[in-house]
Amino acid sequence: AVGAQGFTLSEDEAAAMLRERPAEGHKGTFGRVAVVAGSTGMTGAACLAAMAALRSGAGLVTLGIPTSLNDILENKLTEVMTRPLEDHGTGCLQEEALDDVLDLVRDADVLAIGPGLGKSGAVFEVLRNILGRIDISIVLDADGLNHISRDISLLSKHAGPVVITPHPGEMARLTGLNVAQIVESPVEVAQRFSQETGVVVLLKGATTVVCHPDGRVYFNTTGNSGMATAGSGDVLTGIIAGFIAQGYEPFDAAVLGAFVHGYAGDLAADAHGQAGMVAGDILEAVPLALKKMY
Ligand code: NPW
Ligand code: AMP
Ligand code: MG
Repeated sequence: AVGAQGFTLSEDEAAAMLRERPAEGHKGTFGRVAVVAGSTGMTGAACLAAMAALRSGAGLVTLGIPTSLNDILENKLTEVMTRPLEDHGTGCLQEEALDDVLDLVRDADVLAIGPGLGKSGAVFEVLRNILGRIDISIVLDADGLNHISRDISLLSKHAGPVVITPHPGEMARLTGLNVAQIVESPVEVAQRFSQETGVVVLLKGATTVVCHPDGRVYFNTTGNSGMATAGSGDVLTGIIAGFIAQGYEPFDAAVLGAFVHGYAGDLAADAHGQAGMVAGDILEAVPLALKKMY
């Protein structure tokens, strides 16, 4: 539906965006996702993002994780493959992880990076070098965004498409505005940032705004305040990456991803109630949301 400032998807419109899954398809057909996420204390963010990529239909997902945490993640995850990244025993990526990450993304269709990575300066160095050296689509979230706030010109330097998924706190760091200014004028802020940097901006909130640098704006209204819970955004990151791996244009993947994420949140609230639902319930509901839409 068209509104004064942009589009909102109805369930039928969102369903019409879903791509057919070829009956002869194999794992490769549905795409390969690389996720770089997690550090000591935040392995959950990595699991949620990686599993969400699989739950949204991607064929293969590999999670790059600080080496010290690899055994824990191998234990927590079954379908997701893991790849240890250099951390010198710290539980947080070190600069020398760059080569490991480059190796990890070599045969990936999309890289989702940021959830739970932590604030160490070495992570910034890895990110800075990756954005200059690869050309696959990148979904950048959470601590990945916090690091990029130091130099947002890096966003424009990436040779491939970039989708960023800030919440208002992250958007504040990226723009230098305060949270109140962002919440007051989300469309203007997201649109300006998208046009200035050339990346797709998905600004999260009760109403999520998705902006394309060409001026297109979508609003997402699926979802509920039960989704204001730890790890909810990490699930969204994985969903968007999963869609990009399956061949959706990055902007469409963001718009559809926000819709499916909110729809799954609504199904999770039906099952568990808004108060007690957790991000894992949203993740679990993603396939049900897709099943209803297909
Ligand atoms: P306040 O103070 O709450 O009002 P951070 P994070 C503001 C990982 N996680 N509207 C907020 O405001 C993530 O992936 C790991 C307005 C505060 O100032 C990240 O890597 C988990 N303001 C890392 O933790 C589960 C809003 O932003 C600031 C807003 C840190 O991520 C949890 C907080 O932002 C988590 O996902 C809104 N809608 N939303 C795990 N299990 O491993 C946020 N703010 O400091 O970036 O903290 O979002 O928790
Ligand atoms: P994050 O802060 O990164 O964990 O992301 C939170 C996710 O939950 C975003 O996708 C938000 O759009 C969603 N969310 C948070 N609060 C609400 C709300 N009140 N209504 C709908 N969605 C919400
Ligand atoms: Mg988040």
